Formats: sequence, structure tokens, C-alpha cells
Amino acid sequence: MSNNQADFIIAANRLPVDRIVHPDGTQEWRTSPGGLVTAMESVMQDRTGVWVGWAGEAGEAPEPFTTEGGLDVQPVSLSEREFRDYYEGFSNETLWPIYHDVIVEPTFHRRWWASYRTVNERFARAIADVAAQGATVWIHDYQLQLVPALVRELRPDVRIGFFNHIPFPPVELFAQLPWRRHLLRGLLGADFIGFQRSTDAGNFIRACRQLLGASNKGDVVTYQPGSEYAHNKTAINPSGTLAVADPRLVRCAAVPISVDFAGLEALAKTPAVKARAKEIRTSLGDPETVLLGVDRLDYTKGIRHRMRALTELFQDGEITTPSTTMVQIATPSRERVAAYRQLRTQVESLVGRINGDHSGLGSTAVHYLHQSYPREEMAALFLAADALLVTPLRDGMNLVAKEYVACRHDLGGALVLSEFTGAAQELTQAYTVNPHDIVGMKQNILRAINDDPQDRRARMRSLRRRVRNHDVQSWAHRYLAALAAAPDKPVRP
Ligand code: ADQ
Repeated sequence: MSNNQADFIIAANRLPVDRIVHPDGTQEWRTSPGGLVTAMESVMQDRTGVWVGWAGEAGEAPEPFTTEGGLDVQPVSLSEREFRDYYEGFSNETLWPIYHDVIVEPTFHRRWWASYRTVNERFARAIADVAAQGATVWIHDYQLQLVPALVRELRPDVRIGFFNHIPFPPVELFAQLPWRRHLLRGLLGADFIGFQRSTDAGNFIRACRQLLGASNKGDVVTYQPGSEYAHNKTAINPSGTLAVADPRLVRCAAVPISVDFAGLEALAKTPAVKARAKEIRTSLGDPETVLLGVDRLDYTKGIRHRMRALTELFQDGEITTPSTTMVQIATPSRERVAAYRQLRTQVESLVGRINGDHSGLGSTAVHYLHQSYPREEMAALFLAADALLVTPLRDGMNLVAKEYVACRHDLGGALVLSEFTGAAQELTQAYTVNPHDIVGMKQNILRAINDDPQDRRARMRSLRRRVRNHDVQSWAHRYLAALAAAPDKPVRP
């Protein structure tokens, strides 16, 4: 892709590609399958699109290339140091805990913030370089919150959208960030900001009002750059004067992300996946009930709370081996961050204790797998499970819940879902739980297993209708329609 040619640009921290090195030493870049890629394929059809992001290896970035799937990518480099400071540090140890209810304590380092700014500037320049006149730019997620305003400065002609995949915190938590106003101003460079839930959009609007002195009419924020200095004498305007610029109108609304329903359903209907699902049950010893958990090993996902409920269910004798078994897939994640290493130790110790107390020879209470799997295997696991336990303490959406529903074309299975996920707003026919309420969680797990099969099927039918009618393709189209229709700059009187 040569300069200034793309009329549609996606920017995300990570490119959806992995380098594959063959035994003979040759290599290729393979597109990693995922909902976002499918969604982008469906909206890129009539456009010249390019994806801007990090290719996943520290050091010099590879030259721009086209994947074997036909995706044009523009790699952005990250040094080893930037990976530590911008990504592991500021993104995952500062922002992630603040945006997820401070489940663990956030860490603030000025060095990390400086690196976050540098990397966001690099992304903005890369976008400005490839964007055609009047292009549409769609920036994704919390790692790139300064990019909207930086791109606007370089390229006022382009239309800019931002989508936040994780929750946006209440202002009381957001205000802890020493760089809170910089982040808000960065985001307000967009024309449209999409969130998972209307609560997230509301939290953002409240933060703009309280911290920047912005006003709003419904979901449209009006922000006069520089106005915060008039309100707040403690804020430092770096230029020493009141900045005067055009007011900006920014629409902020919920556009909840989804999954490729048709693709997942088709995959789960293939004879190979159905046969594999049977095989999985057989290899588990053909239990009556298979419980499943699938999560990135993250403290937001409520895996410890789930294990505590499970421990008590075994202790109470409500469930027993070999008739019931649990499979917990815990995807390796952020392993160089201390909180994640601690979590792994805690989860593995809980699993070890449950198995020590409740497994028999040849009848395991919890099968714990700290591994990643291909899509086919995930679909087979979903088909094999009588109930999926999704119990996060806070989660922007939770795609696993929607993927499970999309795979259950047989109307089997049941979904136990935490009310603190974005998905709970839509999947109202799930067995909803508060993961902090162990008693309630135990009751709902038992209901999900023991309810009348007709009721369970009716619930699954309704869940599937919701996800089918709100799939990831329609999400991308709705988002882009909202971006195209976002209000223009008001005319100054
Ligand atoms: P995540 O926190 O990563 O995403 P989630 O939405 O559940 O959480 O997505 C995880 C994805 O990884 C799913 O597609 C799942 O199938 C896949 N996956 C999980 N374990 C796997 C394994 N062992 N092997 C292979 N694949 C595995 C962030 C936010 C969420 C938000 C999404 C999308 O934290 O709240 O829903 O982005 O916006």
C-alpha cells in the first residue's frame, strides 16, 4: 500500500497476523481468525482498506505487506522497552485495573505514560501517512486513546471513530489517573466514540463534564478546547494562555460488539466438530454433566470466585464425580505482569485442592488446561458442555458467552452469566449471577444443570435469536453508519 491511498483504516494495538516459519526456513504472515477480522472483511468489501498495528515482535517493524488472505497491513514498530512501558506497563498495569473497577491496584509511572504518548504518536503518524483525502479511520481500544486527537491534528480532513472494547469506569475511579484530562482530550478528537454499554458512554460523558467542563445534550458532548482551564485553576495549560479553538461535537453511544454467528454455527455443524464433541465427552469418562469455563487467565474473569462456588458444590454433595466434571480452559495471558503470575498460582492451587479433595482414580473433578486451541476445538468444547460458566467481576462484553450460544444449534447447553459483563445486558435469558454472591452462584449453576430440558431449550432459543440478529457483521455496519452520521463541527457564531 503506497502513501495516502486507503479510504478505510483500522488501527488496533495488534495486527491480526502471526508470523509462521516453515521447517524449510521460509516464512509467511497468517491472518489470525477472529471476530474483528470477519467483521472488517464484511465492511471492507467496497473499500481500499488497510490495518495499522503492531505485528507482535519487538524491534524494527516489517515492511507493509498483504496477507495471503488479502488484508493490507501497515506494521508499527515497538521496541522491547516500549513493549514493557507502553503495553505491559501503562496499558495493562495502569489503565486495565482502573477501567475494571480497581480489582487489583493500578500502578502509575511517568515513564510508562511518556512511552504511551510516544507510541500513540507513532500510530497517529502511520495512519496520517496511509489515509486518503476524506478517509474513514476506526481506532480500537484503550491502548490508543490519544490517537483520535493526534490524527485530527495531522489530518483534519478525515472522519475518526473510536471503539472502546473494555468498560469505561465511573469518574470516581477514572479521576485517579494523573493523566485523566489528556486521555479525555485524546478521545474527544474522534467524531464518534462507541462503547459496549450505555453505562460506559454515560461514565465517559460524566468524566468530560466534570474534568473538562464539557457540556452534553443527550449523547452528544460539546467540548470547547481550553475551557477546562477557566474552570479549574489548578490545571496547567502548557502554553500559559487560554487555548482558543473551535468547539467540537462528539457523539458517544453504546454499540455492543458481537460474534460471527453464521460462521460459528456452520463450524459447529460440521461432522468433524460434532464427532470431536462426542469424543471429548467420551475422553472425560462420559459423565452426565460437563461444566465448562473458557477465559483468558485474567483477574477480571472471576475464575477464583467460580472455583470457590464449585468447591462448595462438591463439599455440599450437590455435585459429585464421576457424574459431574468441570473443564476449565485458562488461556495464557500477560505472563510477565506480576498480578497475572499471582493469579495463575492462586487458580492452580484452588484447582489442585478441589482435585485433591474430590477427584477419584480415573474421575477428575476439574480438568485444567492452560493452553490455546484452534477454533474447531473451541467449537467442539462448546458443543460438549452442558453448561458454560462465565463469571467475570467486570468484562466489557465477553465474547465467549456469545460464541457458546452461536455454536449451540442443537439448543442444548445452558449459559450461566455474570451480571457484570456487557453480554448480560443483551443475553437476558441466561442464568444471571453475581459472582460475589457464592450462594446465589451455586443456586444458579444447579438450576442451569437441573432445570426442565424444555425450559433450557427455550432459553437457548431466545439467546440464539438475540446473537443471530445482532452479529459482528451488523455491529460493524451499525458502528460505521453511526460514525458517518455523527454531527459535524458546529459553525462558530
Ligand atoms: P477478552 O478479555 O480477551 O476481550 P473475550 O471477549 O471473552 O475476552 O474474548 C476472548 C476471545 O479469545 C474469544 O474469542 C475466545 O474464543 C478466545 N479464546 C479464549 N480462550 C481461548 C483458548 N484457550 N484458545 C483459543 N481461543 C481462546 C476484550 C474485552 C472483552 C470484549 C472483547 C471484544 O476484555 O470484554 O468482549 O475484548 O470487544
